[in-house]
Parts: sequence; structure tokens; C-alpha cells
Amino acid sequence: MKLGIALSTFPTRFGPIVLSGADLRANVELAAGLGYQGLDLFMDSKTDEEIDRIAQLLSDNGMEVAMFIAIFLAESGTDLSDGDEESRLAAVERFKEQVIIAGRMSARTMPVGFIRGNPREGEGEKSYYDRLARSMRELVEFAAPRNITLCLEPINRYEMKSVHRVEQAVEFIETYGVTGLKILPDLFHMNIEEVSIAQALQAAGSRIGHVHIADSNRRAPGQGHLDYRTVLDTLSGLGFDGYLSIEAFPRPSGEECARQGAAYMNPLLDSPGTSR
Ligand code: LER
Ligand code: MN
Repeated sequence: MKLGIALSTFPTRFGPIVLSGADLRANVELAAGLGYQGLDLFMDSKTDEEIDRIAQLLSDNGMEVAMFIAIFLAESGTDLSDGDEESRLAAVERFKEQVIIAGRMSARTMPVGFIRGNPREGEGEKSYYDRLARSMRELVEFAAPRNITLCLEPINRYEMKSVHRVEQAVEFIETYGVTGLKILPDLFHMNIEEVSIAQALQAAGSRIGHVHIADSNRRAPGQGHLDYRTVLDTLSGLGFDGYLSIEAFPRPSGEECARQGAAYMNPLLDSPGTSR
């Protein structure tokens, strides 16, 4: 397993991003110096030149893009389950443009979080999931030859109206046969929604494509009361060899949060029995 950290290239409204701010180079160097191997890169719309410059900066620092997060799409209303068919298809096309950029940056994964949208007011679940499945089938197929794995992220009830628990993500994938779609368990959401974090991870099994980590209070791992030893033992038992990326509030500061997370996670990941 590898350790990653959330880093934004622009001032997004989304709070739990550890490293952000104008000095991208300083942030990338800090993360690399602390032993992080990859970034969950929160992106806005960038020119080809800017993308090449960021890719070069990452490669100079031996950093890979663990997850490419085009959060600006959801923030500007792009919705993969849009009830208006023309808008849904336009959303799929906009997502594809970002898959191409993620491919150019050799990113491993992309999330399907806020961008999956919500059921319409008063709508039953079935028609909502039918629309989402149509988008996901097309996008998984588009992403596969570009070596991008799409990961459905269960998100807690206060932020989203669909797929709150891992079990629901598994059910969606199996019901619609979208087998190339993986799951992104996020410990913060799991701590709110799951009966047992370990059992939920086991239920996802080989479908886990990426993991978001934070402590119970969404601060750096080690700053709350989650049982990380059990989480790591469970993931090791499943043979998971992808990224655990810290998506936490930048408290007391981004730099301190990055330091706390590395100081807590690196020894755990290096301990006997944990596959790194
Ligand atoms: C939303 O709270 C979340 O966890 C993010 O990963 C969404 O992209
Ligand atoms: Mn997350």
C-alpha cells in the first residue's frame, strides 16, 4: 500500500484538502519530503501548457497522481445522473475530457463522488440509478484503455442522497454489471454510515480501487479515535496494494496536518504484516 495526500491546484470550496494555496511547487516538495508517494490532485480547468508544467513538477519530485479529481465539474453543476437526457450526455462528454487529461498525467484513478448527482425531488431510486448506470458504463469503457480506474465513492447522508454505504456501491456495480467500476471507501464517511468499517471493507474486497483516509474528526490519521491497525490489517488481508490518501481538514495548518499524517501512517505502513 502507498501513502497519498490531497492537494489542490486551485481554491476549491471543498474543505478537507490538506495542501492548497498558490505555491504548488512548495506543496509538492513538502509532500515528497515527508514520504508521500502520490497525490490526490484536485484540479480545475487548465490549459495544455499548465497541465504539462504540473506533470513535469510531479515527475521531478517522484510523485504520481494517485487520483485525479475534477471537482470543478461537480462544483459547476455537471451531473452524471442529470434527469435531462441532453444535459446528462453533455456531462458524460465533459467527464471524458477530464479522463483524457488524467490519462496524460498517468493518473491511476478518478472518483465518482459528488458528480454522480442526486435523485430528483420525489424520484424513486430506480430511475436515478438507471441513468447513473448508463453514464458509468460509457465512462468506464472510455477510461479503461487510458489506464484510468473509476471509483464510486460512498458519501455520508449529509452530503449526498445516494450510495452512502459500501454495500450500496457493491449492489450498484453488481445490479448493472458495471464490473470495471471500483469502489473508493473513505474512512470519514464510513465512520458515520457503516456498522463496522472492517466488515464493510471486506464486503468491497477486490473491488477497492483507492481509499481516502482521515481520522474520526476528519483531521489527520492519529488525531481522532479510528482504529487504523484494524483498517490496515483488513486491507492487507484483502491484498489491497493501491493508495491510502489523506483527505483531511488542513488543521492546525495544512503543513502540520501533512506532517502529522505522515508521522502516524508511515510507521504503520512499514510495520510487519502490512504490505507496502
Ligand atoms: C466528499 O466528502 C469526499 O469525500 C470527496 O472525496 C469527494 O470527491
Ligand atoms: Mn473522500
